[in-house]
Amino acid sequence: MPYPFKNIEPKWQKYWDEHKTFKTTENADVPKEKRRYVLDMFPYPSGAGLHVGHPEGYTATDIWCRYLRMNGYNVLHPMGYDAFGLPAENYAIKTGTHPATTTNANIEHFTQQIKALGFSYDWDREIRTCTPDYYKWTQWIFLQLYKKGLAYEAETPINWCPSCLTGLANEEVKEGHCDRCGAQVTHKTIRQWILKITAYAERLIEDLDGLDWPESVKLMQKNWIGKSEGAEVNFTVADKDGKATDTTLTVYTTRCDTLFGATYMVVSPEHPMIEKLTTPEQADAVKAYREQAAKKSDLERTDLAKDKTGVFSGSYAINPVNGKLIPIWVADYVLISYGTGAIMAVPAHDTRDWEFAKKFNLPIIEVLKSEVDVQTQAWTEDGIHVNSEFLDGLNKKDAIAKMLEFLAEKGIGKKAVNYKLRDWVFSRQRYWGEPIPLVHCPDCGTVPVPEEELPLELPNVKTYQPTGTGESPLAGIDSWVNCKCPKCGKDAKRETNTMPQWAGSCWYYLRYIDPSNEKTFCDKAKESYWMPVDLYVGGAEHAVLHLLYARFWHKVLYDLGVVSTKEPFQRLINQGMITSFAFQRKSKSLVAVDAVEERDGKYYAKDDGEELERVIAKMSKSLKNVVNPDEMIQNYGADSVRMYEMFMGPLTVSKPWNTQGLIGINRFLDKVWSISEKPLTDIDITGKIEDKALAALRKTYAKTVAKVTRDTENLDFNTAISQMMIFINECSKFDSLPKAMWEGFVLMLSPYAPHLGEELWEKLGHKESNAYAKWPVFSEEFCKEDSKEIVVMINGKLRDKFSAAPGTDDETLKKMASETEGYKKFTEGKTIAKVIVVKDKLVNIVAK
Ligand code: ANZ
Ligand code: ZN
Repeated sequence: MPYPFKNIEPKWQKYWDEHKTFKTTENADVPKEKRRYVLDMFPYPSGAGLHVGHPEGYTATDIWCRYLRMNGYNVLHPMGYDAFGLPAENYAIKTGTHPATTTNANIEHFTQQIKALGFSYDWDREIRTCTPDYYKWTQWIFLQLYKKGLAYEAETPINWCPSCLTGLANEEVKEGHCDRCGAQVTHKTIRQWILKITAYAERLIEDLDGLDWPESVKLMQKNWIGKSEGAEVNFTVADKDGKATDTTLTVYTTRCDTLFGATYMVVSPEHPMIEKLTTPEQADAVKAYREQAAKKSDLERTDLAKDKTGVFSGSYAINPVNGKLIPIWVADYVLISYGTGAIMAVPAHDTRDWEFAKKFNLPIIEVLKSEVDVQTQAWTEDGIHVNSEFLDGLNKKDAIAKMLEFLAEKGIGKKAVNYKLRDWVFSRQRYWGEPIPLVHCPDCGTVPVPEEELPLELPNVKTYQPTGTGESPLAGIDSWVNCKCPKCGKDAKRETNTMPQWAGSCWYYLRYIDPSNEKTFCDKAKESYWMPVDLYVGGAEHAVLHLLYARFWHKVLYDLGVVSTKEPFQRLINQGMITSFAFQRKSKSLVAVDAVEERDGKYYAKDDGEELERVIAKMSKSLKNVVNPDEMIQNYGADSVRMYEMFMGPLTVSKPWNTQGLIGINRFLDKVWSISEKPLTDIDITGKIEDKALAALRKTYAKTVAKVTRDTENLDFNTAISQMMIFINECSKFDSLPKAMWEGFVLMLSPYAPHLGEELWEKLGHKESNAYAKWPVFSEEFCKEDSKEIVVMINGKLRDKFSAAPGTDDETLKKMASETEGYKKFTEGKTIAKVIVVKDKLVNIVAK
């Protein structure tokens, strides 16, 4: 009998809404260990609506929250929208529609879709990052960063997307291309607001240790921050006669042990000392080279595969360990943004240096015993030092230590640490973002907008087109730009850059705690009531960007004393990607689903009839294999969609969508519904049960309670569902069921299929929602097997059976087997050659 999801689902959604079933308060009677903050990564409300990937994580956290509530926890489980962003602005450029209009319409659609899935959010806490009462506090946090000296202005070459006409953060550049539109990223030097995330580099690494996060994510963050431990070494620059001058050139090296092998030096084309180092004879060549290098991206410059280029500066430096003169070159494989922007080159033991040395005929000196000939390739592994005087005979580690001592003694070098992490380019030359609350005064310089004047609201503009000059569309609104200096009252101008989309999501989890507070971004008592977030679930694509930025802001707030924890998200889980099927040609190219026909279980391309292979692929518009969650909810119900997504496999693995599986779950729920029509008995399920079948059902029930509890606790939802299926299959064999058992099952089902769960609960005669009903417990005693059936095999044939207590030891089982009739009959007159026992299952006898 199909279960009436079309009636049930809206009914309970309305009930939850009207009764505010999931409203959460800071109840002081609940001790800290009984509070949980469970957070979903909030969606960007794109025009495409909800994707089936959204309900995956959202269902997982929802089951967890519902389970926690039934176990007496006070649970904070909010939802909101990451609502500033480029798509709405790009749409505005095309159509003239205000981004707020588009965004609000999208949010309405998202909300309706999310509500249709029956998630237990406290909707009173909903936030939208684009509303002034929210971004007021984003601006406030920015001002705190500014006042702490963590926001600074600089004319820097930034990554510039020539198509989006905006600056990009390093994190938004993927392999030299804009992460949003795919255009090749170039450089542009403009005035920027930059956040000093590098000041937190060390803590951002260190504090990862205390977090319950996937190791892979921690590693990605560590690699992104890229801590490098080495030394700075000063080289004295020589005059044209080879005599020491007062000028020193400092390099950063992780291999100061190779100093005896340094045969030349390289400075980056942007190095501030270049003019000083360049001799008149080399001036033209150096100038031309620098102009050429300026046109290349960092990626092109550091690409190992690219041919090395460079030019001699005309100067020499003195290698401090042996007094030898080594030439100073200018080359773009050395970046100005890392270390000191200058290196000592050791071609024998560094691949890039080796390639450069070969190309420009520079000497290669081996200083670590190599297993290759360093004239034909660099040796970059460890080894015993040679040609290195006081380092000879030492390995790399010991030689580094010794060299550091030597450099310190001579006062020409010291330990140094560098990070790959760059400061965060925080300004965007776009309209649809938080205005940066600063004023430029000709007399006072940069002046913050007074906090009591926040929010500094976005004005209406006529055109959303970026100016392309590096200024935002806000720059065109004179009435907004022109203002009075908050300090001296003279005419001044507003900052016209806006914040990047990451800003709002850096702290939204704090605003959920106190969403309508007008006095502060989040009340301190409430903050310490809930923080840190106990579980944060979302896609792996945020492993670096969002999670690093949010941790950075959180640490700044911690240092300001306004939040109580060092880290925002204690436990993190990345949900696996939900993939789909696609079809592949021999040439490996993919064919869209609608260009394929199926015959006898095989797949063929409609156009040329080539046989295709069915493969797993990402969902994409072009492959026409995107699953629409609305359609699925419409056809099979929200409970089926929720449960199917949990049944597909473990939460963290990637898994392909298969509607057949969803139909299977829908049938399972039908079965549950039809069982709920059976009469219920008031048999005491904790007492003695004579009926053998019923006793067996009780055992299955006991196992189900134990397994569903354990698996739900561990977020192993797929196996919990399997166990519920086993139980339901057993139940279907009975004409009536003990009420106590059925109630227990309904409660366990409820976090997974909450609409059906509530309906069945009501059917059981309860007047209130089961959201806070007590999670079932059942004595594990009843799980115990009374006896196992042991099979007696003789020469490969089944000859008898007997019963034994579970776990009976091998010797006893052998003895018991030998006492059976079958054994006696079939081994008579034979010798026992071998006996093999499989515990709880069989005794296998070889008789000759
Ligand atoms: C000498 C040397 C010998 C080096 C050797 C390596 C191997 P990580 O580990 O990534 O920090 N380097 C330093 N500054 C640079 C810059 N601005 N642009 C390009 N390369 C730079 O790498 C540190 C090493 O990268 C440094 O150690 C330096 O080369 C180079 F057998 O110094 B090494
Ligand atoms: Zn002023």
